[in-house]
Amino acid sequence: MGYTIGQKLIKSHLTEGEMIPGKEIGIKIDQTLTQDATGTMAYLEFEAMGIERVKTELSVAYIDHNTLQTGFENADDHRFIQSVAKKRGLLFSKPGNGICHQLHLERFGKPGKTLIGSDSHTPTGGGIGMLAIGAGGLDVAVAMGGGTYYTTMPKMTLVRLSGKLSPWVSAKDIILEVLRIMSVKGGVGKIIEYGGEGVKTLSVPERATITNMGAELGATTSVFPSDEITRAFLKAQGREDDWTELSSDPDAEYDEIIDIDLSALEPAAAMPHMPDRVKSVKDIGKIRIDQVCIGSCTNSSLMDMLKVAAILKGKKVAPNVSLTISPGSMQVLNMLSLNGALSDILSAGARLLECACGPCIGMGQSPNSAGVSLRTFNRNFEGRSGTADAGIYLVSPETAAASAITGFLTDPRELGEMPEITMPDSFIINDNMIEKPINEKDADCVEIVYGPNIKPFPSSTSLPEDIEAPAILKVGDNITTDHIMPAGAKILPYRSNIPYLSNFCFRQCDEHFAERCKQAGKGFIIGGANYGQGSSREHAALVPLYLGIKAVITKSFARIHMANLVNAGIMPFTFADPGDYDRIDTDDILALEGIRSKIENGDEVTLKNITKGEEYKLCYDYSQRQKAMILAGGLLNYTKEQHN
Ligand code: MIC
Ligand code: SF4
Repeated sequence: MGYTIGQKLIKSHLTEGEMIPGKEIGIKIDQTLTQDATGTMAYLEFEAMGIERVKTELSVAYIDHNTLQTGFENADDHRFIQSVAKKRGLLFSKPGNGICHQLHLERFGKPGKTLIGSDSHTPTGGGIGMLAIGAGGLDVAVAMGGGTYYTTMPKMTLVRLSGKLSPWVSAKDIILEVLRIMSVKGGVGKIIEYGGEGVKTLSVPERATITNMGAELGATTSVFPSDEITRAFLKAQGREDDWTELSSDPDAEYDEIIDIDLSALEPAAAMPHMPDRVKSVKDIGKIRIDQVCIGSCTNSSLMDMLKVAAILKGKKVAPNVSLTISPGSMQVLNMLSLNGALSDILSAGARLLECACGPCIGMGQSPNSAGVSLRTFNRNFEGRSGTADAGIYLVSPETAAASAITGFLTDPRELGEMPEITMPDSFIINDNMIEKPINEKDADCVEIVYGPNIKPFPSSTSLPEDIEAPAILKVGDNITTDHIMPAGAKILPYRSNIPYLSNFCFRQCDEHFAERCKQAGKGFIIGGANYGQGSSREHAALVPLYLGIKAVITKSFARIHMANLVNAGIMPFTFADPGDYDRIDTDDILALEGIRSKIENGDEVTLKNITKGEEYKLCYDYSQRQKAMILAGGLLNYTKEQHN
């Protein structure tokens, strides 16, 4: 039997386990990336491991999330990361240089290589045929130290593309269609591979838009073949030598095949507040809008920006609309300015923002009260924009630019003929904002700079035999890490200060969550399906750990969050009978008796509801390694035990 692209990439990096879907595998990691919002914690963890230099082929520390610097916190954290990078052998991308995923694709990604990043949109690299996976900071720290990355062997899904996109329809509309078909939990435990004749019609930035937003499917990753189009992209980036061909075998077998005819697609939008609430723009109708934001790691490439500039050229942004543009990288901005496209954007009345995540993570540009905002981003979770009652629609750059002109959600096809854009044969290469590390022999001279914002991360104790605690919070389906640990301009600067962050945990679901946890001293969380979807932020596990959460019991979990819970030493369980979810109420006193021995021996676990006098069967499917981590109280304790 032949192999899929995903299987080939795994096979060539497999260090442990068998490639049987659902079983734990260990893979060797060639490259890592971090961004600053998860990076401070990841580097604190790396430092705690006591490793002198990174052992990967390439590790890059990007600064792109926390760039507002409204107080000393962010700047201090940037200095900390910069000093670690210099001493430990990483490249450091300065704030303003651009968004990690866009930059990594442009400058460092290589077909055939593995990449893990402390950001859920790391699969952007799948656009050039990498096995690129989002992970928690601790997993990235371990990989930087040369350690194996463990995950569950995914199933393989083929999205077979035929035909060609019609004018005004773009890559964003393809991934929105995949989301409409599969939903935000449809990709869990799967690699989504793109194939079929339609692949040849898509450039690398378009492919990267699709693999980027595959994160919203909950997929392990998404991947495209590496072909002549990939080669041309790398050549234009002055990196043709980094190219290798990669395709699936003709007799490769997939667990699932989804057919999409590109010619049948129309401009689409994801409606508030989930990326899979997808409808055609035509069917949603002409709603009045207040804001349009173009950028984010999904749609900020030069190609996207050139299209936007061509649509805006000679036009004016509607009076009721605030249009913001955040180019994905300094390279994109530089090229836009050199060829005059930037002037077309500015003349139309756009507000130019820094090359960074910006409004995507609520760092500024929160919409007005009950405002309607169209964004080319990947997530429209409630409250993520910073305005609780705003309605965020996710759209393509074409739909965004057309709507900015009319002031209403607009099907761009109404603008008539689509303007042509020409992509350059080569990009401006200027790595001035990337700092190299110091030589290993001089590394002792570099001091790691810890600012006052950096507080120690919470420690966990080994698993006790019995746990009795209240169901401190009960939540529904599709709870995101933005619910668990919100981000945004007011909170994001405190990513290295868990005690402070804890005050904001679950605020959107229960204003008094943190206080109640502190009063109870310990607790359980009861969740619905796809609990913890979205970001890779391990803070969504570390903060509950700090607040005394012992176990999270749900109908199902999102992949990265579940791994982060185990890393933190919090037990994830699912209900054997999902109907038992309905039997538990907030504040019920629950007990896990003899839990340590049961986990150790792999015995059945039951949850006692002392308040109601009932018992529920729970499921867990921990690997040997995960069991050991849970018993030790998390990955750091486990690693320490191993070394003693
Ligand atoms: C996001 O898009 O939610 C983030 C912010 O990039 C996160 C990482 C974080 O929380 O720092 C992600 O996607 O992993
Ligand atoms: Fe940044 Fe938004 Fe991309 Fe997350 S999704 S990496 S916040 S641009």
